[in-house]
Amino acid sequence: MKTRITELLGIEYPIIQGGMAWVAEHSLAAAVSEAGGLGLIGGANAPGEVVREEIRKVRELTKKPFGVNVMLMSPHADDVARVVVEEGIKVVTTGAGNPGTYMKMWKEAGITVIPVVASVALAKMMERGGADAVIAEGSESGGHIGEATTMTLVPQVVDAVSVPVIAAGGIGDGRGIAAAFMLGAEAVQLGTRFVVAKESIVHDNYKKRILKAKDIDSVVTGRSHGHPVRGLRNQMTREYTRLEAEGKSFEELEYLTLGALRNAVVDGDVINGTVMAGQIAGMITKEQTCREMIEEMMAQATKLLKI
Ligand code: TUI
Repeated sequence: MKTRITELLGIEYPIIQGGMAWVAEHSLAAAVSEAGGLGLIGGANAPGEVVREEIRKVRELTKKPFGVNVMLMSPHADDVARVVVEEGIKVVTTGAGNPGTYMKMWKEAGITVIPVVASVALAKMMERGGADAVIAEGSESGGHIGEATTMTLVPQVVDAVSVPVIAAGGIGDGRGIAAAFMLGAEAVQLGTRFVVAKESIVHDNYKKRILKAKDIDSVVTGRSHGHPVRGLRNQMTREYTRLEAEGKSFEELEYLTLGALRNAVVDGDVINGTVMAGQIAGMITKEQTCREMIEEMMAQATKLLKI
């Protein structure tokens, strides 16, 4: 399937892997790229040198295109932004902020820049600033989210910009891909489904929690502080929600979440850790290789779209 995104990125299928914190490391990114999608290293809160090592490890595993996601709320964002240039990275996606300050440096380095946007206003601003495409991410997504849903955000962003739009949030199979294309998207970005991939290094407890999740098992915490984060309901989210309702400050709640994602992903503490996942977790029921996932989804999507 050819779109402006597959052409721009030099990939076989219009599928991009989300730059998930602690999850999007070299084995997952290389597996997605090897399978014909675009794998991403998630910079998350990691120092620049850790991201550099991850980039080099991907290069040992694949010659195919891959990218790096720069998480703009990270204290190391400046370092990671510089490392991607030094390492000759071709594609950068950004999340959780406005990448304006890095745009000139990245464009001068010949990098294809694709910011995640959660609103039409930011999409337009990014296009004006030189973005090559945008990822319109709806609030069905796991992790840090915006307000608008994928169904409403994608067509509005498609109407507002001329650069190609990638849809994200709530997409987990070929039906979701076909639906996103109907809304005008030219590629999709998937996170939650790739978390349970065979090549994904997340703890088995985390994968099992996603595989057994039901449709309404995710909750959003942190809305009252302007830092909404979606994850699967557990002891931690219950405690967070209770303290949030009591009016505890963001700083007071931070101690609950600090390191909590790492505890869930690396140590498998899915009771007191943060199990970030999107609303589509309820539909994800099997662990497969990235290749199996991508080929199954593309077969389903092309059949539905009658391509
Ligand atoms: O970034 C994400 N998802 C993430 S980042 C992350 S790490 C983290 N963990 C805990 C708290 C905070 C971060 C976990 N998941 N997705 C991309 C995304 N970007 N979603 C929404 C946005 C976004 C929202 C508002 C981008 C820009 C924006 O406004 C920028 C501005 O300054 O106007």
